Amino acid sequence: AHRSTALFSVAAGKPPEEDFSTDMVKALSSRPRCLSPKHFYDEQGSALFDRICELPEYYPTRTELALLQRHAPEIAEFMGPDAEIVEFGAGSLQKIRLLLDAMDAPRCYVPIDISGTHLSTAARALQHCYPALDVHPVVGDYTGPLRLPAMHRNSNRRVGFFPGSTIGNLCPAEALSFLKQARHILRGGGLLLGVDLIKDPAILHAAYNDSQGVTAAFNRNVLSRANRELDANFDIDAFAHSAFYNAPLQRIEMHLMSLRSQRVRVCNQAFSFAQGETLHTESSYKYTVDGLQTMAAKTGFEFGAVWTDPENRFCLCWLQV
Ligand code: AVI
Repeated sequence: AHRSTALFSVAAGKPPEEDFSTDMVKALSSRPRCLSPKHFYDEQGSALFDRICELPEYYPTRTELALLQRHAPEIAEFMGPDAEIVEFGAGSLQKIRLLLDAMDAPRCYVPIDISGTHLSTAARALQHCYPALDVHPVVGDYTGPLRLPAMHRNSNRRVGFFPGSTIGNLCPAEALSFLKQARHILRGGGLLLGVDLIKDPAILHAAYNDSQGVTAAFNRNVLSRANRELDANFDIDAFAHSAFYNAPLQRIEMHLMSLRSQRVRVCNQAFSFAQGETLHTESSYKYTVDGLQTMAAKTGFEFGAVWTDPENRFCLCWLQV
């Protein structure tokens, strides 16, 4: 039988394009200038992110995939039979395959992502490989209030999957409120969370300053996106990619730095940049296992299990609702 993988939209929140123009104008009007990293992910941005995941310097994806592969049978036990899986920030739907292959009769898979076109292409491909699975893609911003389709009729539990250290792109307060919300919508299950760990800053630095310049292109794409969608006139070459580890705040910061004093037009408004002034485009928080444990405890989750790689670069943990 042919299954439909039509996109379902979360009712809450504005459409992504409108959200982008509001946020960009707000970011450019305030000091310091700071934009949510969710706006990286238009179609081009999602494709650039997929390339980042393949870079030799960007260890998180590879490390997490190895952990998933190695511990899939144990993780599948935590997930339980007949589960409905909700994935937050699902991207290209590669990681979930490792879990699906280890699970006993997964019923339904609900990938949520902000990038609609990218998501529907990936969902169709996944559905093709798993014909018995009900794939139900949801386009939307899962950091806001979330409304999900009703739980699958043959499923008795809903579990979550939040890989890639995407939780690191939320500030600690947002991470807490996300976890609280997730705990509320997961039924009788838990959340498998993938988190990047604090480590030698040189390794972190290289991961966000790759030699091929893909991360720089990913960062600058948010300006190209503004030129495409917001009738903006950013001179992309007049902004440098800047990424560094802010040790006291335990986060990588990405900025776009104006190389000269300049004026730009965005949504029919003029903004000026001084030379050296930046637009802060992303923070990527790094955690310790202890820090995660403390955060989980504050949200009512119970720490079920932790898996890390031999070099302690990345961790997967099971949080029980
Ligand atoms: C999606 N997210 C977890 C990535 C990160 O590492 O914070 C996004 C990214 N930014 C630069 N490189 C990758």
